[in-house]
Amino acid sequence: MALKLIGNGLSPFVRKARIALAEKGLTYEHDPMVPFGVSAEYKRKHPLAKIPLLEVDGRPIPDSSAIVAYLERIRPEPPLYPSDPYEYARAIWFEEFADGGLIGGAAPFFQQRVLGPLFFKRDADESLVEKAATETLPPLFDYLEEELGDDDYLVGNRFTIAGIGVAVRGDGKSGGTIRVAGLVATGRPGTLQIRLVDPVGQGTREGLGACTGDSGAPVFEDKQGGPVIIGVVSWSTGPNGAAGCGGMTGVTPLTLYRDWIVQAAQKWGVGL
Ligand SMILES: N[C@@H](CCC(=O)N[C@@H](CS)C(=O)NCC(=O)O)C(=O)O
Repeated sequence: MALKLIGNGLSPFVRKARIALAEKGLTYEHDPMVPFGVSAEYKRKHPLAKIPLLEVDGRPIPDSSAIVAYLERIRPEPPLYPSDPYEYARAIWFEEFADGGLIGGAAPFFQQRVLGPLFFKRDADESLVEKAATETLPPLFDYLEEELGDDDYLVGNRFTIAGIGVAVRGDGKSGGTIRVAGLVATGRPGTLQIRLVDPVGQGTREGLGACTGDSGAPVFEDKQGGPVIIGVVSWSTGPNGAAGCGGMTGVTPLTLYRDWIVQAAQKWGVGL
């Protein structure tokens, strides 16, 4: 099945779809189209002329929420929505809260200070930014903080769509849960070491990746016949090589050691 995601990564909705694709470990083609002056052909696929749009073997799925819902069906693991009915409804609610509410408060910053000056040669209207910062956003953030309380996640006890972009990292309590992250290799992987990063932030900002306690975790490569174990996690960094997690994931490839492991096991008379 060929997946193609259309939409520039500057859009939070496109990033949402990319995070879901990365979490599910799905490979896809990416067309970083901007939604200005879109073609009639694109409008036939997405009558609202917005991004993102996912093409599945050429068939269009507009809207980030429809895209994530589709991905959840074709690749259920790791789940991005809880199975408990009430928690499921809460996750959908927080998704809508972000997509239909928070975005309205956050958009003026980007529209006025980035999009206007850079793309449309227009000065920022700081009154709109001020209004968003002092009137629109504070009650929305207050609500989120209240809902989160002292918990790590807004919904349930694992990483779900409701947590993407609003979860806080680095709490030991979140350890001990099997998680899968879809990462990409930086540059040309060597035989001594492979460095992996989140395909979205490329290791420059917090993203998916190994953390303390993940050493020894198997690393798979997506091959045509299915995933193949190619190495084990050996270290991790924070963004830009700083101490921490969610930046770079260091992997020791098994190619060099495989024969030695097999021969040593045979010599010692132990099974693998
Ligand atoms: N509900 C939609 C919102 C998509 C959306 O608003 N995308 C913006 C970019 S951040 C866009 O394409 N804007 C162009 C326009 O409104 O003409 C989704 O989740 O996909």
